[in-house]
Amino acid sequence: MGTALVYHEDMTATRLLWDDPECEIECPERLTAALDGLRQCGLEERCLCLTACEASEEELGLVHSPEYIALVQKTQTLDKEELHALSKQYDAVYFHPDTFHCARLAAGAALKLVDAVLTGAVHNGVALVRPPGHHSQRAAANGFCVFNNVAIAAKHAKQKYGLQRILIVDWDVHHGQGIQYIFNDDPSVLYFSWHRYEHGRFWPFLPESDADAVGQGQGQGFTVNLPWNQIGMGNADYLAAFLHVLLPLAFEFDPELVLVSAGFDSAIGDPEGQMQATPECFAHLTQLLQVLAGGRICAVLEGGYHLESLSQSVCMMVQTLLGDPTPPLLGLMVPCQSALESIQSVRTAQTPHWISLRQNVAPVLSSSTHSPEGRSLPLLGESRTCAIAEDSLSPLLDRPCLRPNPPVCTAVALTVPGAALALPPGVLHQEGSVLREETKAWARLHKSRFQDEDFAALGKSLCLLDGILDGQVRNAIATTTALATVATLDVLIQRCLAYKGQRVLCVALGQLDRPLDLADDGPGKGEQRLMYMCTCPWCFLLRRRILWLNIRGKEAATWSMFHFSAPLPQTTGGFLSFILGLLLPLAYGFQPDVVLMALGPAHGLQNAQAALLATMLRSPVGSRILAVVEEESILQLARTLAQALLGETPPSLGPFSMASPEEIQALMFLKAQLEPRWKLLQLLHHNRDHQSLEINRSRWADSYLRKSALGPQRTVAGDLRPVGGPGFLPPEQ
Ligand code: Q9C
Ligand code: ZN
Repeated sequence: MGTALVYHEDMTATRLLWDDPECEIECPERLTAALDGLRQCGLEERCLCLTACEASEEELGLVHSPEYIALVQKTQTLDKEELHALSKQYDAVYFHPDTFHCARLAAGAALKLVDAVLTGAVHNGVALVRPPGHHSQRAAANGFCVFNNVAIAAKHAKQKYGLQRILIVDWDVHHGQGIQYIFNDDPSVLYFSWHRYEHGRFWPFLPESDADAVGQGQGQGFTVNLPWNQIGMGNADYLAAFLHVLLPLAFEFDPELVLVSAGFDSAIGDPEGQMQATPECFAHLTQLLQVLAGGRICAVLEGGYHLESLSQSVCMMVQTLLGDPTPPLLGLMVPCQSALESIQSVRTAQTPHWISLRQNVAPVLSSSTHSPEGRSLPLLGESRTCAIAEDSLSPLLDRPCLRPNPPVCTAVALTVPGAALALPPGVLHQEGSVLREETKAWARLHKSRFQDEDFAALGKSLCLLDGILDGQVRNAIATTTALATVATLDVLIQRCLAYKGQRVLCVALGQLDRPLDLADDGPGKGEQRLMYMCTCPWCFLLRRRILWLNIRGKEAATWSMFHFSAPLPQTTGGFLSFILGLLLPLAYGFQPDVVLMALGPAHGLQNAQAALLATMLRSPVGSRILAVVEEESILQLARTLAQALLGETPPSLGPFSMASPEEIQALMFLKAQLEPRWKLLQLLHHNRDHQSLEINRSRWADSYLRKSALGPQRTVAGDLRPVGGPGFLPPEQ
């Protein structure tokens, strides 16, 4: 089981034979650049390489009329003038004597990919094809597209495998109107497309590309259009679209197969799209889709005309399909005003058709659960300046494709006898430990919480954490006793902070009182005051390196923008909203270096929930998760957690049920409280924010280019410089 790469070099044969500035960008080098990129990154050899075969006439006939197929077939024998004349009958199309052969290979490649995935030969895969397909219609070529590769593949999956729900995600920067027309009244195919629209002033200039086109008849609600009305959309805008539009609907739809119309003209540098999403963004989009349909993803190339950007983006997608961790997403995670308006317009248009969108009601501020001090903290990016002029994309193009992939995927150190028996293969059993004296030094602030026998477990947890921070281990599972869970968390946090000042996202489930003085509510007491509770400006900033979320009880509460608690939703709708609408926007905004996921006493998490939580937390943190589980529940959870951390698709949460009023109220409360600092939470726009958001945005590309030129070291706007000093020592030694 792995990733298929479907290709045939004949697809480089078709090319433009006359002068046409509009069509010349669709060139053979697109395929060779993408393939060379995969080879140079060592990705091709990790895939199951399949050679495409031509689709049959019958297969083309799943979508296209016999007359149109015959017409394209006839182009094989036309001369250049005749080809040119025929091409002019369509919008942005060129024919070549090899077009029929190539277009049949392109459709055939998509079919071969779907067969490989649906027969179980591979988990997922990608087809690198030319010509692209998503503009092509039943009886018309359009926008470089001749046969509609993805639509044919979807019909094939329905017909040959009896699939009843297929999701098509079209992240190409153009509207795949061809796919929309073909499935317009078909509720078995959910078609999502975002596209450069500019209020209808961008090609293909169609009113039916707007958000209010939702499908017809039985198909109402199964066409989802997200029109971008400005150029320059970037990582934060794309993520917001996935978290607030696509993924809620996709979970509710529960597809059996995901087809991606994978155009990369939506990436930075592309002359058609003029957008700013970096190649890494496509790793994240891919990983977010992997939670759907049991991971059965078939990506078929559409557009993408900046050769280097195309090649890197394809690498990012394939690397993620292969299961490698996602690279960090740089830049401010602040969606722009226009993106928020577009997202709002599609949510409004789709609300009648999707329960998950009806879970959002106006926020209700309840005085009993709300503490005011959190609201005065500085806004993200407020004091930001960036003097680097935007010149070229060269820093983007120089960077290597891959992030270092830790040699060990998932390591465990389980103190409970028998817990290891249930683990899936591929897990490393960690025997190492931090030395006892060092462990005790780190734990000395918590003497009362640690029994003597707890130090062994703590030493192992610290060793696993070191493995993650050192890049030796992707993620890990450790155990603690119930009493020692909070203290263990606190020691782990301190060690992360001491290690090059890492940012830590702590998700603590169950009866876990917050560690000693983590709250921003004043200095601690004498000896017990931790380094990061000091009130000097330096330590004030350092505190911004911990984002602490407690999931427990019935009430939502915020103590600061970095410390709050939420109840555990019991409905599937509430749980998904919690993850997509709250947790992931926060995690992506915070950009943690490591996630500590603690399951303490009475955490209440069911296996499927634990799996989804761990799986989805992987994306924003490049899989660097240390799960700390109290001994009582490790027997039940070890296998589930290990599978999720290894990258297996989580089991279904069960049938979709709408969030309860209490769950909705808690979520709305938290989002309203936290929104001033965490802009990815934002759904409705507020006029007062308009100006600062637009300023941040114009600086965004500059900051991206500057950081990529400087290498991987990064800072987050409004946060602090990397912490220098001795590192890796217990505090106050
Ligand atoms: N400057 C694909 O990406 N030309 N087709 C638009 C606007 C047609 C794009 C002109 C672009 C077709 C698959
Ligand atoms: Zn395109």
